[in-house]
Amino acid sequence: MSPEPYYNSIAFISDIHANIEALEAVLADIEKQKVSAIYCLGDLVGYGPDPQTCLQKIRMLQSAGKIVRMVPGNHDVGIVKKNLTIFNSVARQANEWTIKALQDTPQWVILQELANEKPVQEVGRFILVHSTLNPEPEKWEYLKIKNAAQNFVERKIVFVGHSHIPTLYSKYTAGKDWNPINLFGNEGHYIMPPIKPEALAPGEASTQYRAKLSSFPSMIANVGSVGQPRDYNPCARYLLHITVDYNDYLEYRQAAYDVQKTVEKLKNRGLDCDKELAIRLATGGRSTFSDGAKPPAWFPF
Ligand SMILES: [Mn+2]
Repeated sequence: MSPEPYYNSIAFISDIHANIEALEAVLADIEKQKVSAIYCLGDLVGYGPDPQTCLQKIRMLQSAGKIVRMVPGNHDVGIVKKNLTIFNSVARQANEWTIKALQDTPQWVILQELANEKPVQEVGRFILVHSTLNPEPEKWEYLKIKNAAQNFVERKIVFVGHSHIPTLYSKYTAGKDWNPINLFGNEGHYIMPPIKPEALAPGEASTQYRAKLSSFPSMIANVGSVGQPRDYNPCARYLLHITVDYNDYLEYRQAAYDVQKTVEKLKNRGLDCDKELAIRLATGGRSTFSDGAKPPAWFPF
């Protein structure tokens, strides 16, 4: 008699950026994946038009025991401290609006509590941090090939967000037998391949990439962004850690959502930055339509 297989999966979500349509699409897909817990890597708000509903949703998931870990992001902290000097003009303008929209609401307290969570959290062999393991968290460095080496921790997987680009980093480069994933270039990193945006209809989701892990991987995984993807794939993104019997996998998921609906909300908000933010959502991270993408027929600006 063969025993029933053991199965467990954990979802990692990050950079929601007040995009409730994207968040709901990801949560609907997570619901289907038999996830035992959700870990959130920060930047719940900033940029997007729905900070209150996103914070309410997150708090509900915490109260229900579904989101079990949270680390703060630079937008969460900057908004709570009302210190927007680190942001570029687009982010600053949207975040000034976010402060005004939130500060007299019950959701402001939720954001304050998140901003005061520990910025680096360790759970078993997982480490969660929004940007990098730089001991000065307020620097909010971007994890790139050049500083990846300082962010590997032996036999741990470091999960990050912040750049909004789903990327896996391996400590070992191609050609070494140890590397079980065998897809990394000489610099030891791998950015998820983009898909055609029309490949999925709103409400649909799919696996973007699945990697089998060795027993004790030393890896860094950028989980990608739920609410403002920047690798030219407009789908909302997140990452699953899956255990099946003795094997572990990392699976990148992409969930299509009604981008038009979010973009219409930006149009109605009417800030100077909203056209650029709308182009980012429609293209998966471009700042203008001039560099290789056309506005969709519905684009309202
Ligand atoms: Mn972010």
